Amino acid sequence: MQDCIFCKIIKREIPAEIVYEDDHILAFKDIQPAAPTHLLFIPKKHIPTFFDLQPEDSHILGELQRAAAKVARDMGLTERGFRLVSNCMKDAGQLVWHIHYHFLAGRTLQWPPG
Ligand code: DGP
Repeated sequence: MQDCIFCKIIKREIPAEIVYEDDHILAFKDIQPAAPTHLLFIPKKHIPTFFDLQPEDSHILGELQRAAAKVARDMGLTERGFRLVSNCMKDAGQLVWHIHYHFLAGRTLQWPPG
């Protein structure tokens, strides 16, 4: 998508601190970190929200979760863990219309979120 900021990061049209990449997934540091480690995991395919997912997209989200686990393992987080959370639509606080999961780690996180 032409105006999508995350598509521009995928195409290297704007910079980001990329921490993981494979054929379907990209992960990079969030520009406004809410935790000591705050990454965004996104599918390379432009999918605005969960409501736009097609049956053929199902494998992408599974791969995304496996990629998050791999990065967490590589970062030594297997004991302390991490949170993977996604905001869908305006009440949840979605600001970027390209499905993404926030990966939060490095401090004790509160639950439930506000
Ligand atoms: P959400 O509110 O769930 O749609 O989260 C969007 C996140 O995207 C927010 O935490 C800030 C982050 N973000 C927005 N623009 C950029 C950018 O240009 N670069 C990076 N690295 N992160 C961005």
